[in-house]
Amino acid sequence: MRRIYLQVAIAAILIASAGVGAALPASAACGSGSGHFCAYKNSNYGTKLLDSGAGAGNQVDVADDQVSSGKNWTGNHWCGMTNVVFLPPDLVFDFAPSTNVSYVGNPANDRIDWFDVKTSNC
Ligand SMILES: [Ca+2]
Repeated sequence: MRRIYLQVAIAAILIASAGVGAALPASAACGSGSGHFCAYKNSNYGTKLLDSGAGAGNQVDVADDQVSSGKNWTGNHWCGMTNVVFLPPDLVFDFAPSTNVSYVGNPANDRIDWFDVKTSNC
C-alpha cells in the first residue's frame, strides 16, 4: 500500500514539473524580453545549437566550430571564443545586448567554441 502511494506521489510531481515547463515558453523564440541568448548553426537563425539564460560571469559551451548567427536578448555581452592550441582563447565575435545577428561574418563563421558572458564589452 505504501509503495502505491509513493508511485502516485512521484507521478504527481512529474505532472507538476511538466506543467512548469509548459508555462515558460518565452525562451522558445529567444526574442525581445526573453532574457535568453540563442546561437544557430546556420545564418538567418537556422538550426538552434544553444538556448541559454546564463548570467554574466558564466562560460557556456556550444558545439565547436558551427555557430553562424545568434540572438542576444539578455543585458550582457556574449563573447564568442575559440580555443587555440597552446594559446589563450581568442575572441571571435561580440554579441552585444539586445541584438540579432543574422550572420557573424566570414572571419568568425564556424569558429566559436564557447561563450564568455560579460556585463561590458568583450
Ligand atoms: Ca555554421
